[in-house]
Amino acid sequence: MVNSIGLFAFCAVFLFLDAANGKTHHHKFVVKSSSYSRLCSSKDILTVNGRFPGPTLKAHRGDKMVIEVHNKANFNITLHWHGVRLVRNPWSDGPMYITQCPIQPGNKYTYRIEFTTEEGTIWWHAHSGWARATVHGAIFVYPKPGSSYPFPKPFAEVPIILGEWWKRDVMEIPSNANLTGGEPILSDAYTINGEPGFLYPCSKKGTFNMLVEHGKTYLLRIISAVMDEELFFGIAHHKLILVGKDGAYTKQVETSYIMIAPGQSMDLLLEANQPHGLYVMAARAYSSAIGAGFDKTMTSAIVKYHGSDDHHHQPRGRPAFPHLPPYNRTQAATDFTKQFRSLATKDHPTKVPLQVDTHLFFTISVNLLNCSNKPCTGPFGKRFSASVNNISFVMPPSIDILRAYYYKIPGVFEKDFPEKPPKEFNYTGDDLPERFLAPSYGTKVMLLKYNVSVELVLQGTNVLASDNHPVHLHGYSFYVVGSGFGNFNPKLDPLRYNLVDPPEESTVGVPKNGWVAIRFRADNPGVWLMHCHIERHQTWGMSMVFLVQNGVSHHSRILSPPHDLPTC
Ligand SMILES: *[C@@H]1O[C@H](CO)[C@@H](O)[C@H](O)[C@H]1NC(C)=O
Ligand SMILES: *[C@@H]1O[C@H](CO)[C@@H](O)[C@H](O)[C@H]1NC(C)=O
Ligand SMILES: *[C@@H]1O[C@H](CO)[C@@H](O)[C@H](O)[C@H]1NC(C)=O
Ligand SMILES: *[C@@H]1O[C@H](CO)[C@@H](O)[C@H](O)[C@H]1NC(C)=O
Ligand SMILES: *[C@@H]1O[C@H](CO)[C@@H](O)[C@H](O)[C@H]1NC(C)=O
Ligand SMILES: *[C@@H]1O[C@H](CO)[C@@H](O)[C@H](O)[C@H]1NC(C)=O
Ligand SMILES: *[C@@H]1O[C@H](CO)[C@@H](O)[C@H](O)[C@H]1NC(C)=O
Ligand SMILES: [Cu+2]
Repeated sequence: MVNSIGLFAFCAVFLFLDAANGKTHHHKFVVKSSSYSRLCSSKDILTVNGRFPGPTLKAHRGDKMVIEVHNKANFNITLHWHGVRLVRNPWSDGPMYITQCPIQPGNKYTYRIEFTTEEGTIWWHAHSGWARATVHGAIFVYPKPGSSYPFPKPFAEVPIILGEWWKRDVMEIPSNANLTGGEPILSDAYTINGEPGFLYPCSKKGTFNMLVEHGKTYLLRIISAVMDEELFFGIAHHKLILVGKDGAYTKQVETSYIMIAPGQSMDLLLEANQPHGLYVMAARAYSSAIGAGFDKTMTSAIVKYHGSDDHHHQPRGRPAFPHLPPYNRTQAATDFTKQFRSLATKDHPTKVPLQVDTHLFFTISVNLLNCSNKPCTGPFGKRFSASVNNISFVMPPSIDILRAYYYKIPGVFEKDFPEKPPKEFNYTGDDLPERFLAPSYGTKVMLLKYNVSVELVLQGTNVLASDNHPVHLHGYSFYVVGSGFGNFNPKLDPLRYNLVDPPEESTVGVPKNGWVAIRFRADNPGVWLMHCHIERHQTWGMSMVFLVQNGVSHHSRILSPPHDLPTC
């Protein structure tokens, strides 16, 4: 009797959820080569539908999207829906050789995504080679119909996509760098909505202009599609109010600049409350690694008040520039990021796990390898590498991990990714022994039982050089319960965790020579990549994979593979 009542209640909930389901949006994405002219020269880049940045997708929370991707380019391609949880559906997640074989030239594949808990700004990008440099775009997820933003409705919403531009062919960068073992070549410009801005040669005409009306408030949906650098960003004479990050709302933070890492997105309110005129919006690097080269240029755009008399693309005289912190000011980066808090309200509750079933401790390091024959061009004549728990991730060469798991194909990956690094040492020490430099290799996954609560401490190291690493987890968002500089102290640091209103994120910056602690419940079965979103670090192996096992009920198992799943 009790059972049947329980079952009846269960079904009723399901019918109700079904009735509340949103719209399904259909999109066609054609990936192809298109000619673009920047910095005084033209070249072919990969685009979606001929556009750079690519199309903006818009939906309400609860909606679904069906995106048919046609590959009309000469490269293998996959697309990733960054910040979308893809509940039970790793088949649509995208990372090449992790959850799918690439869509080969001439072929197509249909991604099916659903916005369940995401709300705010997220994005999509290629997840194959370095194609994401130009193959990316914004996703706006509005509140469910009938509900509203947890802040006054803005007058207008503006995507601000930060990017990075190379005069050379981006698709050749990783293989060229791998030939020498040294740093991938530096970019020639950063971009705002695809445009370098008036400080670069031949770029004045294209400079992005944002026209504003005095007295109105705008929602800037900022995305960092940059490949290799964190950026400071600001607008002259204007305050910005952070209201969201990575597709989750935050408590309001008023600031004069932001620090945004590759992979992150932020929702910022901009009040057009200054005297009529032109104001520069600008971004440049925050680069914390000592000795690493970086692109020191500045990208800019113009905020122009409606009715200002200057109708030219370029401001006359010297317009006001924002005051951005110096390139190496780690304190400025931390001062901003440490302010993030989730809303923790009735409408937007915080569901941080209070009990932890599984404690994980991962070191993330930049490493060096000996070169076999001729010297490499990395430090000390060695080759760059990178690792998580001292294991440099090796991509399976010809089949994806998800398919190997689903069809029980042996020999593709190992299930023994360790819960902690092989040895304990002073991770952030100044003079670490040379024998620590070389990592080991493997295609190892960490198994997680369905629905366990996980605490993961990500510990930056000083093995070759310390740096800020933006770590992105696929298939989940997580709560950032603590962070600090130096080595994580398992006795003292947890006492200072924020378990009340920790921010909910999907790409978290692990501070230079510091640590972050994140918590999540492993309630999304599948194969989920976690990696540094600085492209060169990922290329060097700063990745690992979680394999979250199925639960017992039908609704806690991964879906069956779609019929059009690409094969290798
Ligand atoms: C990079 O070069 C190393 C050493 O020559 C080689 O073993 C490895 O397969 C190369 N990796 C890629 C992705 O080309
Ligand atoms: C940043 O760079 C400046 C100039 O090169 C240097 O004087 C300063 O010590 C550096 N600060 C940090 C925190 O590394
Ligand atoms: C790498 O080269 C160094 C110096 O030549 C040598 O001492 C070390 O044993 C080598 N390491 C490996 C793993 O081969
Ligand atoms: C680790 O190294 C740092 C920097 O050299 C030093 O300040 C700290 O005292 C060391 N910690 C331990 C536990 O040795
Ligand atoms: C990483 O693994 C390699 C190979 O086993 C070893 O030589 C090295 O000392 C390890 N490094 C650390 C920091 O554990
Ligand atoms: C997952 O675990 C939580 C906490 O124990 C529990 O409340 C929830 O019902 C579980 N979910 C499933 C689907 O088993
Ligand atoms: C494209 O992917 C297929 C299937 O994995 C592979 O055989 C082929 O070598 C790839 N092509 C390139 C240029 O990487
Ligand atoms: Cu990194």
